[in-house]
Amino acid sequence: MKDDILAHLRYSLGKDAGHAAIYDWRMALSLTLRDRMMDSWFQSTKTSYDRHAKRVYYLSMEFLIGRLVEDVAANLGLVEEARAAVAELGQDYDLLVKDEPDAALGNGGLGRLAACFMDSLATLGIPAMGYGIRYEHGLFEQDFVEGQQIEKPETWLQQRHAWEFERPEVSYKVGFGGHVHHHEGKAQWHPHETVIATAFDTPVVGWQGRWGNTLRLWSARPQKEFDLASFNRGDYLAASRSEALARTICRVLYPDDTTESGKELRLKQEYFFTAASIKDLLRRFFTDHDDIRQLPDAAAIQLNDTHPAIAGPELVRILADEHGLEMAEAIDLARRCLGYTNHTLLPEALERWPEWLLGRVLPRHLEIIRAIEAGQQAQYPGSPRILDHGNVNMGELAFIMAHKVNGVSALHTDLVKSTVFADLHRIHPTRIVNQTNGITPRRWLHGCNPALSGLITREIGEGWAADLEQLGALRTRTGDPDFLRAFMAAKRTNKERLSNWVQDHCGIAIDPDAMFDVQIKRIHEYKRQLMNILETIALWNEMHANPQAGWTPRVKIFGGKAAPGYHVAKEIIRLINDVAAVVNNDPVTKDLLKIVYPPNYNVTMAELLIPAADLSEQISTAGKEASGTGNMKFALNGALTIGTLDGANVEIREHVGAENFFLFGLTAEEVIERRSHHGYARAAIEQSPRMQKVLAQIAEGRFSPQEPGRYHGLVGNLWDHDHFLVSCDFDSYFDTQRRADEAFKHQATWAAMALSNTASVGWFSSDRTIRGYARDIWNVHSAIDGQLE
Ligand code: 26V
Repeated sequence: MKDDILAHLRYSLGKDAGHAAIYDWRMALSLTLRDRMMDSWFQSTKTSYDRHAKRVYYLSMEFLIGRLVEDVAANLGLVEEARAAVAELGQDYDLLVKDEPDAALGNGGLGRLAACFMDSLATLGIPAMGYGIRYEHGLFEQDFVEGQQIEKPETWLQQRHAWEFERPEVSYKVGFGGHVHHHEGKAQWHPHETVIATAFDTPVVGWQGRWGNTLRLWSARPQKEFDLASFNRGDYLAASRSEALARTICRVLYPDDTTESGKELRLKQEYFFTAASIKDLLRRFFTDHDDIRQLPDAAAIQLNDTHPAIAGPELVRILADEHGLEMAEAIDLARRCLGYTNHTLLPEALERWPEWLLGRVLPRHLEIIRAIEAGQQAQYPGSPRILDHGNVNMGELAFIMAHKVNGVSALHTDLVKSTVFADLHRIHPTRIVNQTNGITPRRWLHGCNPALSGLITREIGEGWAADLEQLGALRTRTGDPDFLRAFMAAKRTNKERLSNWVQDHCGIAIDPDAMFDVQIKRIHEYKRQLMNILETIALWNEMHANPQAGWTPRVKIFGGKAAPGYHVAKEIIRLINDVAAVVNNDPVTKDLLKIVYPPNYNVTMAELLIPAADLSEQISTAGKEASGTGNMKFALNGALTIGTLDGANVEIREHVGAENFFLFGLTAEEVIERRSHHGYARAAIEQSPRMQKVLAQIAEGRFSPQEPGRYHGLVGNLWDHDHFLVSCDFDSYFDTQRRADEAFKHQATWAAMALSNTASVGWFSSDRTIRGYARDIWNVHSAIDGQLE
C-alpha cells in the first residue's frame, strides 16, 4: 500500500514526497483505496448482467454521504494497513482523514437515509444504483455572527472529488419548454431548450468488500459549448447563453426543507436528474431485453419523496410516445415499476407546482398528468385530485403512479393512512405499507465509535457489523459490573475526545463527568429546540438560586442549521446563542451548567457528538416527526432518550423497554384534541409559574440587554398561538429532565440502562429496512448467497 500511495502521489497527482501537501497525501491515499474497490465493483456489475438480475434504482435529490476515506477503508478491512502505510511515509493518518471535505449533498434525514441505504444495498449484495445530482455547492456552511446564523457557500468541489469517475460517454439530452405536436393520434414533444446530463460514478462497496454498487450523480453541461458565430459577431453574451441554464441547474442544493418554494429552477433540477436516470435505466434494460413490457421484471424504481415524482409521467411519455403503447397500458406498466416513499406530513412541505409553470417547463408531461387524472377519475369517481385549484399535487401524483407507497415508521404510516392519503388509502387499501427507517451500523457504530465497537467485538465477536441484532447478546451483561465499567469507560473516552474538541473549537471548558445532553438536527419549530432552551433557562434559574442542592452537572449541546428564509428558526438559533453567552459566564453555576452550540453541524460533527452523548433529545410535537434517524444513532451508541411518542421513538421505546427511556408529553391524538381548546397555550402557561418566569426573563431582555425587545415576537407567539404545543408539554418535559438527573447520579444503574439501549436497537439497522423494501416493494434478491434469507 505504501508503494501504491507513492505511485499515486507521483503519477496521479504529479508530486514527489518532498513537495506533497496534505491534500496530495490524502488524494493519494484515497485513490489507493479506490483502486481496491475496483475488482469487487466490476465483478458485481458482471454478475448482475450475467444473471439478468432485477435492479433497484433509488432516485433521490439528496445523498448526504459525508466523508468517505474511513468508510471505504473500514468496509474493505484496510484501516490498520492504511494507517501503517501512511505512518511509514511520515504522515499522520488522522490528519489526512480530517482533510477530506464533508460531502453535504443533502439537507438532513432524507438525504442521510439515502446514504445509509446505499451502504446497506451494497452490504446485502442487492444490484442497485443510486441516482441524484452532482451539486457544485452542497448545503451552505453556517457561521454565527453575534449569535445569528450567516450562510456561506459550500465548496466541496473546489478540490477534486477523489471517489468519482466522470463518464463523458454516458450522456443524455434533457429538454425543457417548447411545444407538443399532435398528429394522427400521436404526440411528439419538441423542447425549446436542451442540456446534456453527464454521469459521474462513485463506487459504493459494502461490508467486507463483497459487493459494489454505483452512486451515479448527474452533472449538466450545455448542448453547444459555445456559439462561435455569435461570438464572432461580437455578441459575447449570446455566445454563452446556452451555457447559462446548464451551469445553473447543478449549481446548488436547495437548502429549504420546510416549504415548497415553487421555484422554476427547482422543478428543472427535479426533471433534469429524473429524466437522465430514466433514460439511463432504459438504455441498460435494452442491452438484454427487447420487449418493453418486461420492464417491471428488470427495474424497481424508488422515489425518495415526491422530488422525483415526475418519473411517473416521464416513463409514461416514453412508453406511449416513443414505444407506441396505449396510454392506459403505459400507465399500468409504469406503475408496476414505481414505489414512492413519503417522508413528511407537514402540509407546507408537500410539493405542489402551479399548473401554468409545470405546463410551461414540461408541456407534454402536463398533458400526461391530465390523462393519468382522467384515468383515475374514470376508474374511481371522486378520487382525490392531482390537479386542483390550478396546482399539480405531487403527492397525489406519486401515490397514483406507484404500486406501493410507504411511510417511514409505524406511527407515521398510520398517519399517512388516516390523514394526507386517507381517501386514496380507502380506494387502494393494500398500497400503503410501512418500512421503518434504519441506520448503517458501519458508519454509526463501527466507524464513529472505535472505543465501544472494539469493546463489543472483544465481547461477542465481529459479526454484529453485518448482523446488528447480534448486539442482543449484550443484554445478559447488564448485570455484569466489570462489563458495565468497561462500557462506561468507552463512553468516557468519547466524552473526553469531545471535550477537547469543544475547548479547541468553541473555547468552552466542559467537564466530561457532566451529563452530555445533545439535540442535533435541522432547526424547525416542530422539533422544539425552543422548548429545550426554555427548559435550560428554567434549570439555570433554579441552579443559580440554590447551587448547593446536589444538581447533576449538565452540558447542553445543540447543533443544526435553519433554512435561510425561515425567520422563526433563525430567531431560535439566536436565542440559544444569547442564552449561552449569559449562562456560560455565570460564576455561580459555572460547574453546573454549560451551553455549547458549535456552528456548521454536519455528518462529520454528528460522528463526533453522538458517541459522546449521555442523553438524546427527541422532543418533537407528537405526530410531526415522520421517523427520525438520529434517535436510532444515539440509542445505538448508548445514550438514553428523552422523547415524545413520535416517529420511530415509539418503536425504539418498545425495543429498549419503557424503563430505559424517558418518556414525556402529549400523544399525537392528545395533540389534535388539545388544539381544539380555545386558548390552550395561555391556559398551560398560566398553570406553570416556572415557564412564566422564563418567558418573562426573555421578554424583558435578560438575554439580550442591548435590545430588550429582540424576542417579543417569539414569546408573544407562545402565549397566543404555540402551534407546536411547547407550552403544553413544558412542565412534563422539565419534570422528566429531573428524573434523568436523578438516574444519572446512580452511574451503575445508568450504565445498565444505556447498555440496554445499545443491546436492544439492532433491529434499527438499515440492513433490516432494506430487506423489507426488497421483499415488500421491489421484489429483488441478493446476488450474494444467503444474504436475504
Ligand atoms: C422537502 C423539501 C420541500 C421542497 C423544497 C426542498 C425540500 C427538501 C427536502 C425536503 C424533505 C423534507 C422531508 C424530510 O426530510 N423528512 C425527514 O425524513 C427522514 C427520513 O425518512 C425522517 O427520519 C424525518 O423524520 C423526516 O423529517
